[in-house]
Amino acid sequence: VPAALDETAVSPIHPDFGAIIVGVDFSAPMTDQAITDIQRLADTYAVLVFRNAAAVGDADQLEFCRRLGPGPILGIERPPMAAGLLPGVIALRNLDDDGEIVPLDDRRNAFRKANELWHTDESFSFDRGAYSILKAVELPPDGAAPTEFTDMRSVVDDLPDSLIAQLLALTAVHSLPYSLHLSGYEALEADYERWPSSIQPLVNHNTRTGRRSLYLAKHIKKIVGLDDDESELLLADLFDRARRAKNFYRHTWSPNDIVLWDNLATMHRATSFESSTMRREMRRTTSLELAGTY
Ligand SMILES: O=C(O)CCC(=O)C(=O)O
Repeated sequence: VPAALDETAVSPIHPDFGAIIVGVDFSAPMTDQAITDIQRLADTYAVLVFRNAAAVGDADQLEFCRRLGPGPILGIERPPMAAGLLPGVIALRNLDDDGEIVPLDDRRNAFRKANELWHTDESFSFDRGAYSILKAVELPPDGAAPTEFTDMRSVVDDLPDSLIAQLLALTAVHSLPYSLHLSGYEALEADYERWPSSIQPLVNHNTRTGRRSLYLAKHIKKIVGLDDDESELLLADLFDRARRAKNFYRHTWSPNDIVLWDNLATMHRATSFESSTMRREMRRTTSLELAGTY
C-alpha cells in the first residue's frame, strides 16, 4: 500500500495493467516516498494516468522525470518541432513555431506520424527509454487522437514456453530511420549516420518484479542471426500476438491529464486525427533505463 499516495485515489483499469490516480500535485516538490510509491505503482500497472494534474509546467514535468531515474533523454536531433523548449522536453505537435498547422506533406509531419506505429520510446538508443511522461498542451475536440497502450508483460505470459525459449536467445536491431521510413519519411544518408541503430534483447526482465515483457517496436528492422524471411515472419507473429494482448488501454485525453508509462513493459502508439484542420500538441519527457533493472 503506497504510504505517501492516498490508496483510495488509485483505481486499476485492469487488475495488473493501467491505473488512474487522482490527487498527485506535480507543482509541489514530491517526497522521496511519493516517488518510490509511483515507481512501485509503475512496476505493478505499467501505465499510470494522473487525472486533474492541473497545469503542470515543463519545468515541473522535467523535475518529476529526473526524480524517476537518470536522464532525461535529450531527444535525438529531430527536425525542430518547437523552438525554445527546455532541454529534455520533446514537443509532439502538428504546429510550427508560429502556431500554424504544418502541411501534411512536410517532413516534420512524418516524424509525428511515425508515433502512430506501435513502438516503445528510444529503443533505438544505446541508453533506452525507461519511463515516459506525456502531457497534453493542446487537444483536438471531442476526445480525438487517443493514445493506445499494450501490456507487453501480458503478451509474454501468454506465449508458449518453446517460443519464449527461442526469444530469450534472440536480439533485434532497432533503427529510427527504419521506422521513419515505414511512416513515409525518406531517410537521408546523413540520418543513418546521426541516428545509429541499437541491438536489444527481445525479452526484458524486470528484476524488481521478476516479470518478463516482450520488447517489441516498429523500430525493429531485423532480428539478429535470422535470415530476412524468418525475421519478418517471426516479427509478424509477435506483432499479431501483441495486437491480441489481454491487457490493452486506450487513453482519451482530458486537458489536465499526465500519463506515465514504463517503456520496458509496454508498447504504445498515437492515433490519427484530422491533422490538416485540428491542432494538437503534447510534451514528453523520458528517463533513461536504470542500469541492471532489465
Ligand atoms: O501523441 C501521442 O498520443 C503519443 C506520443 C508518442 O507516441 C510518443 O511520445 O512516443
